[in-house]
Amino acid sequence: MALTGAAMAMTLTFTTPGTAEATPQTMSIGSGAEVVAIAYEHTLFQGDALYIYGDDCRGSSWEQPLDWFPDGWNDRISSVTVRRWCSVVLYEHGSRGGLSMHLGRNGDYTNLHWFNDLASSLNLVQH
Ligand SMILES: [Ca+2]
Repeated sequence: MALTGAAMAMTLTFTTPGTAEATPQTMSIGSGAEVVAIAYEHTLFQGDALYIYGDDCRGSSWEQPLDWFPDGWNDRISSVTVRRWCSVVLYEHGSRGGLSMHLGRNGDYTNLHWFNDLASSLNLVQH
């Protein structure tokens, strides 16, 4: 414990305002007219944010897969805000492989629980 404290103090000493840790960064993925969801680095919508763009899912049953996350976002998402019109399915691996978690539209997911730091791709779906 004492070692951890010392390490943290040392880190703080060399941290200056304006670094990536001090100021959350945003990136975006997807194409489309609107932000359909926002994923965050930490729980409770904290830390860096990934804005997920797509076409709103009203009146269309086709899917909008995003098979790879940008650099730095693999296995990192811990909370997600899903806006009104699309649901989001998170996948464990790239190209929608492995385990998945469905996040219904119009919902605030403050903690992904067993899917924390696990998502590597996603799909935007109508339901
Ligand atoms: Ca995380």
